[in-house]
Amino acid sequence: MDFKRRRLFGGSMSLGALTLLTGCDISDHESVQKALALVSRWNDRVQAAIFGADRLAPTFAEDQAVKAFRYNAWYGPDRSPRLDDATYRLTLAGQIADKRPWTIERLHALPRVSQITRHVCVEGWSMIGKWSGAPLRDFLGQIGADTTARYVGFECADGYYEGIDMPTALHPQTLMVFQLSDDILPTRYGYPFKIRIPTKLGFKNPKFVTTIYVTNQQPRGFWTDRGYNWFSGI
Ligand SMILES: Nc1nc2c(c(=O)[nH]1)N[C@H]1C(S)=C(S)[C@@H](COP(=O)(O)O)O[C@H]1N2
Ligand SMILES: [Mo]
Repeated sequence: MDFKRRRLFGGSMSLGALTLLTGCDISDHESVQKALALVSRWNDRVQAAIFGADRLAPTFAEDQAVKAFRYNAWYGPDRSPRLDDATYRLTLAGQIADKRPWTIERLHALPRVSQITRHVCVEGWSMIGKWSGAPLRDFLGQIGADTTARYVGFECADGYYEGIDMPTALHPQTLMVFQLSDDILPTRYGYPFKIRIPTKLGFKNPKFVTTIYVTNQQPRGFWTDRGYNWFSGI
């Protein structure tokens, strides 16, 4: 992680600085909330502007990858949706030329690469894991996605939803992962696949993906709707 960037865009800011930045009267709770929302949107714009497709997240050695990876979602692992190979279809929508739905069998036949990277959760834990799958940019190419559009959005079987900007979708380390620790992705980790984005916080990595869509409208995010930054790069 880049320390200087952290300092610039990191969490703390005095109320005085906030007043200067936003020109708002921040003497009451509502104004503070509005001022913080403004700063948050400004943060998203600055982060998007400095994000480079050539800036790679750090990778690690095979023996640094944790096998018993930590589970996280807004509910317990026993309630994870179990998607059935026979009936599952990946739905494609929006600015995509070939919207034919994909079976798990077809998804599993996509050429895979492996990645050993750190997953960072906003709740204060991080873990190095090994994931394998298809680069999202290859898949977007194969389905004829309009990569001049601004965003790619995801919907999930558990009601979760996320979205990323096109540069992040086309980033070489952004993968549709079908394996964790060399095993088929277990149910609770997002079977049949999870979007693994090592340049983003954990919550921007949707599991149990059922729909991928391409759009010019910024997709909503489950945790962004609950107050976290939309861009959330690391
Ligand atoms: N569908 C779905 N995806 C999700 C979540 C979720 O609740 N539902 N939680 C997110 C959060 S906050 C984290 S930290 C990671 C956890 O992924 P893991 O269980 O593979 O460690 O999944 C992310 N993707
Ligand atoms: Mo998270």
